[in-house]
Amino acid sequence: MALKRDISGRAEKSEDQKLQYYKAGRNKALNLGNRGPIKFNPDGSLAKQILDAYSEFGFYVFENVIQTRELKDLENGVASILKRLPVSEDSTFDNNGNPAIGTNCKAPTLFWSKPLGDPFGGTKLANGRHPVKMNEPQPSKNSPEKIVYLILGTLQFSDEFLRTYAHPELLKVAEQINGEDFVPFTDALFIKEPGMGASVAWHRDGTTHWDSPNFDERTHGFNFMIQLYGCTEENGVWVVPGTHKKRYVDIAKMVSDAGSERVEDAVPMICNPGDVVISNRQVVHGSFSNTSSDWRITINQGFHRRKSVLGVKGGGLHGEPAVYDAERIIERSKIIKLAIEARKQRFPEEKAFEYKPLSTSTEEFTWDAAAKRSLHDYNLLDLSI
Ligand SMILES: O=C(O)CCC(=O)C(=O)O
Repeated sequence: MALKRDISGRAEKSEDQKLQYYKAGRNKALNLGNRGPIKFNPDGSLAKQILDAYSEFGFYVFENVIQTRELKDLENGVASILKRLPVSEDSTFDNNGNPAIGTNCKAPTLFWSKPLGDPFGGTKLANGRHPVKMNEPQPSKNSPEKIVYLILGTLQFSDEFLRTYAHPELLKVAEQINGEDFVPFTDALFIKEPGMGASVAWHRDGTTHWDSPNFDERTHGFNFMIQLYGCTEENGVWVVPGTHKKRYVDIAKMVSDAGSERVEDAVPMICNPGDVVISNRQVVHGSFSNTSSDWRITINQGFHRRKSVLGVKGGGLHGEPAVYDAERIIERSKIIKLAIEARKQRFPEEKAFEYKPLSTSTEEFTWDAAAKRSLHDYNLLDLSI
């Protein structure tokens, strides 16, 4: 009996500490000064305050970027993807008996986890870049054995996602951060279902350039993280601000110094529906399993500087390992033009973004059924650094 009391007392203390950590992190996040609408100067450059804050913290919350109509489209896109997932990890059919998405792809596409699990933490997967396993709470008894919590190569599965990939303001930001010749990286969907969504253990994303003499704070690119329902301290991504500038960090030590997965100095991304975070891939980040009652759906779109990938041997984490030459880069970049064409059909009144590396191309880009078919396995060409 005494032992039982002792253990439940500790559990309460730990729950208390977690809530305090969440509250302090949220307050700190909301006061960092790295949130607001996308703002450009009259000459088209990104507002200095945004550039400065992005540089200081490694992430910036662009508020209210995706408007209601487009958000609704994205919600439909997500619902359609979820409906077409295989019923189990070893099935190739969805709930309606139709061929499921992702199961005939060569590229890595569907990532499974036990509910509230942490499939990468403390393993050698993904170059061992997630050194410490997160806490894995017990899911409720009626949970499925495994869930899909992450999907790559998403633009082939959703016209809605493809259209948002050509959001003109976001592409203008990409151009400002990575230069006119910016290139794609990869595209992902993180599904954090309440009571099920898996953890993503603390990590940094880059794999190739940490020792490079040319390393700088933008070397490994960034992700746009589009928030369908917003995100909170309980279900959102947490970031250790400033770590994107460091060549070396010891994540295992950060966790052991904290005495738990709640690493010091971290802050959560706090967003409303339609907000988009730009997050430096070099920043230490991670997310806890979603024990909250709120969904988090994040649509990631990653971009690189061309000079970070040209002539570089890619790590093979996303696409196939290869030395990325100009031909491969331009081939992978063509999806930006297709996305722009797809977007024009839905938002004809909008001023479309002009993607400079392909603006003089003689190739015709048309968004139609054949173009859609051509996207199958497009992410085999991901520029994975
Ligand atoms: O959305 C998440 O929970 C994790 C995101 C992440 O780790 C990434 O984009 O690299």
